[in-house]
Amino acid sequence: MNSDFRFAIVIFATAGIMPDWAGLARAQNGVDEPTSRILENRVILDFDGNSLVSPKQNFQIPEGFPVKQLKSDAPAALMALDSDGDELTDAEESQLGTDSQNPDTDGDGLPDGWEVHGVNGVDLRALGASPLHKDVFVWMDYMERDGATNGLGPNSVVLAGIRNAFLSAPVQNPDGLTGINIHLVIGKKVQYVDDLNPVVSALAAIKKASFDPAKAPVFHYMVWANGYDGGTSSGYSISIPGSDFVVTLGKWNNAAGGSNEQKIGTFIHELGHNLGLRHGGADDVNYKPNHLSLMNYSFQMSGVQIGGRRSYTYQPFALPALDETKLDEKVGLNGGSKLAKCSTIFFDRSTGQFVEVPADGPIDWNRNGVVDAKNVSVDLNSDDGKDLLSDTPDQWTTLIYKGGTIGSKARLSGLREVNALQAPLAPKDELTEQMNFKLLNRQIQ
Ligand SMILES: [Ca+2]
Ligand SMILES: [Ca+2]
Ligand SMILES: [Ca+2]
Ligand SMILES: [Ca+2]
Ligand SMILES: [Zn+2]
Repeated sequence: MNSDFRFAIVIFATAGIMPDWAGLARAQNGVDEPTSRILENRVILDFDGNSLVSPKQNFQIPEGFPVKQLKSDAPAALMALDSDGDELTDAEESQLGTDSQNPDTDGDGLPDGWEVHGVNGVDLRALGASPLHKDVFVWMDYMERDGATNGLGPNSVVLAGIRNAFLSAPVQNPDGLTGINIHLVIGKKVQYVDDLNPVVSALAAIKKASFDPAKAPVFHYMVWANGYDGGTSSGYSISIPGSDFVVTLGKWNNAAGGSNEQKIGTFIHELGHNLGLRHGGADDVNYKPNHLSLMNYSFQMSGVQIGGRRSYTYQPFALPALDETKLDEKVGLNGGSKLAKCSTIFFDRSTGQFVEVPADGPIDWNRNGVVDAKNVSVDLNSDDGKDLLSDTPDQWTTLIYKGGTIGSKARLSGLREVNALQAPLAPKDELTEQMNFKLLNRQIQ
């Protein structure tokens, strides 16, 4: 499968057709996918076959270049001068254009030698990798259930949406091109279970039975599953950063499974935790209006409105802190021209609803209908406190590529299992369907 096509995501901004919704009690029972699509009325993913473009990079090795088999957990072979120990000699690196003083020229956690020669029988180059361009590999097992009419796993629109998000990433590469090539490999159908419970050991058991640990230094491992720990949490990353996660939308939409948009948003959110990202940027504070990212639950399912387009993305620029005890409505998010045609979402305690407003100018934080001249004090993210909502980074440039087993040279037998202790645990509860209905029901201005 060629993973490097770019698909168009066509987005229509049609504010104002949000239907009146009968409230949370009914919403808890779920809705079918068409209703959910109407509710989330501003995101339409469309596959336009004419807009395919060529892969962004196509790394070739020179004719006659000696390729060899590498093992990730074997000591480096004796060979001519290899200053950085990445299994390419200094002379070879000068021929290939890689850095002889840096074992991972493109910074994606995969050593130059692996990306040229392959490792543990995985031919990374044949899968589209380049030592001069960031690559992320994800091995996807999946469950099936008859009643899940939307499916538990991904379809082509979902795969295209995920690829597009990473291809479009504002990330620089040594080959001069932007973006991250994400390689999504569909693994095996695994035995269906209603509920992964408890999720860490249940996922560990599936991984141990289904996944070859020789692939663990290269691939993140995930399962498209039904649910976990008895709730409707949309997914779970075993650790932050890490190499293992699940997407669990099977109980959503009256047990039809997630919509395409929900699958795209949740996959990118959980993979984001694997890549070191948190709900508040660098911290775990959720629903921060100064965090325009799929890592913020406010945007996980609907995407973020950036530059007039709904995008499935991590925050592509930095934003300053917001002090909830003294908010200057005149400057809003105070992010400058990069916020043109962006919107943000925060909680309006007076109505008990989320509200979405333009982010490039003054913001009526206290919802009194005017832009106050004096500072105001408001709990914007509905966590019952008025705190400093810390500044948020350009997340694409802060990704941690070597989470969990990625790039590991440890013995393969030790990479067989999910190891939840290798890094701080992720928050245990993720975005639930009930909470998502509150977000769907937001007031859009
Ligand atoms: Ca080298
Ligand atoms: Ca190198
Ligand atoms: Ca690399
Ligand atoms: Ca690479
Ligand atoms: Zn999360």
